[in-house]
Amino acid sequence: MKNADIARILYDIAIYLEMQGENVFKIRAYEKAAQSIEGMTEDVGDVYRKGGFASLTSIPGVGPGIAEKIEELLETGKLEYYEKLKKKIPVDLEGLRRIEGVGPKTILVLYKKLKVQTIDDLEKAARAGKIRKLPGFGEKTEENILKGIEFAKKNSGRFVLGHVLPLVNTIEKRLQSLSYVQKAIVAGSTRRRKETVGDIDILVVSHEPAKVMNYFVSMPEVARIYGKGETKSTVKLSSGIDVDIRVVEERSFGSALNYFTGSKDHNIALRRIAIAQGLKLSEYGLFRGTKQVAGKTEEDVYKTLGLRYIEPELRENTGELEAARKNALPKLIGYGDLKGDLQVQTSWTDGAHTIEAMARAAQQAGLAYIAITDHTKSLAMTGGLDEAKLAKQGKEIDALNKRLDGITLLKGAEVNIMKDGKLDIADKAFAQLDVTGAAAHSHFNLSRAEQTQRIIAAMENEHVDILFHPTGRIILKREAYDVDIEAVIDAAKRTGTVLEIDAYPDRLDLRDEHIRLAVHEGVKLAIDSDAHHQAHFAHLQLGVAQARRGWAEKKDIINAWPMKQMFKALK
Ligand code: DGT
Ligand code: CA
Ligand code: CA
Ligand code: ZN
Repeated sequence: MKNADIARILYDIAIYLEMQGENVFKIRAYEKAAQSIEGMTEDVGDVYRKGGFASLTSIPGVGPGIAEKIEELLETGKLEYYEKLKKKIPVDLEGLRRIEGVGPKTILVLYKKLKVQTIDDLEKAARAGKIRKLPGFGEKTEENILKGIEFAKKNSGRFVLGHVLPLVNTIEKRLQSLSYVQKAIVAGSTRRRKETVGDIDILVVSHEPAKVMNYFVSMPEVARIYGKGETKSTVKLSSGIDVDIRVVEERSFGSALNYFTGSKDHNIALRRIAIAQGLKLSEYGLFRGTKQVAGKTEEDVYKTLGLRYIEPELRENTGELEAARKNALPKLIGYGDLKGDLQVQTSWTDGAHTIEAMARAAQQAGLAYIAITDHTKSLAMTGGLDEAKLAKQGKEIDALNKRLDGITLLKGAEVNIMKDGKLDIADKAFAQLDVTGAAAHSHFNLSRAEQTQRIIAAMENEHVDILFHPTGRIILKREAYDVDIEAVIDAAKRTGTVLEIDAYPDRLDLRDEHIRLAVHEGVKLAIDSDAHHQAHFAHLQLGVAQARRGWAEKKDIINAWPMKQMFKALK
């Protein structure tokens, strides 16, 4: 049993417990354990085989009770407790959870009153007008549920980049290590670091394509082989995603990589540029008549067409070709450029580790400073901090800063924005904070005007340095709340508020086009991990990718700067 499977079962248990109205601490315990196991790099099974039961309880967030359940899962592949919960409420949790606005309590009511078990049942019930008749539901809820179903359907078959990337990187490395493979690289939307990917496209250079095909279709992750050819194969992995592989000639590698990286719109525009110069561009090369004039590398394709090299993240045909022609491409922020992280949660609230443990992980990830930004009191579910606890945490941070070398901890908070735009902690509490982020975590259904006004009111607060996850979207799950993002960007400029690019895999909030708008307006941005676990500092790379897709440079990203300089960008 893999870490991800164990984590999913623990998350499911938390949901069943919430349905049954169990107390929040018990629910949170399962969620924390799930999160912790999800973030582990070692296999929990290995940990257990080496260190036994005691080693399970030493996993952060895993107490003896949950350790027993993990042990049962590892020993028997099943968990009696979980099976009982499932039998009691036999619904397709995985599916129903994906529908925005359908939480545990709703799932329970819908099952009890309408026998809803699947998304199909849910859609039928909503279309038949049955949901509006339930006490506490109403027409609006029914409408929202239908919207949620539509959103889920529209996005079905796509995967969150950050969820597939670790496996993709593993497969890429594995192929590269084969003696009969000269080159192996992942192309397509993955290489462009698009926030979601439909399928994975891999290009290989090899003199023994048959061996590559054999190797590829027999990888342990392959669940199904759609097709296996001499130089081309397609499979489905057990995680549900499809992977295409192609072996190409060395002399065509650049043009093939260019073609299969896309985007399709970029390719079409690039081909037009070639035609205008009397050339022909295809996946096989750049040709004048029958003579190949470029195509071994991507660089020589662009160069021969009179263009600067265009980074994959920019290839969406949104002005990058013209900029490449005029030598006006942005000098994109680099993957190694971040020096700090301004949103980190700890075990003071809903994070898995202590402040010190998070500090050490951040240092390992190459950072020089991090802000500890636990939630504040109105987010009761997370055990949000009140003014007194914030002050106490501040003392711990002072003490740690004296002790720790090579990393500086900043005092911060992720302050909750109330319905009217006010913050949930008293003004005097801000005096001790180095950096304050504000974020909305509820009231997502306000009208556009009200939502915009509310967010801007928070930005106008002199204490708010950064607007965290500015639009609240959860990729493939929840649309952004309805907010006038242009007005928010204007307000950021006027008030000197920094906008966050939250790098959490399913947030990536701001999104690329809004980053580009903010950059254009001269608004400053911060790329934060929103880490709740030591492993989450790795997410920063996804944030950098998103920033690059938004044409951001180092000068736009305040935590790519040394700490002193970063401070000057705060209010
Ligand atoms: P995805 O998989 O939906 O996330 O997006 P991509 O961009 O990976 O698209 P995919 O897998 O269908 O194809 C990979 C690349 O191949 C795509 O980015 C550009 C290229 N390509 C595919 N179909 C066409 C086409 O009809 N015309 C041109 N010019 N290029 C294409
Ligand atoms: Ca693809
Ligand atoms: Ca494909
Ligand atoms: Zn938050």
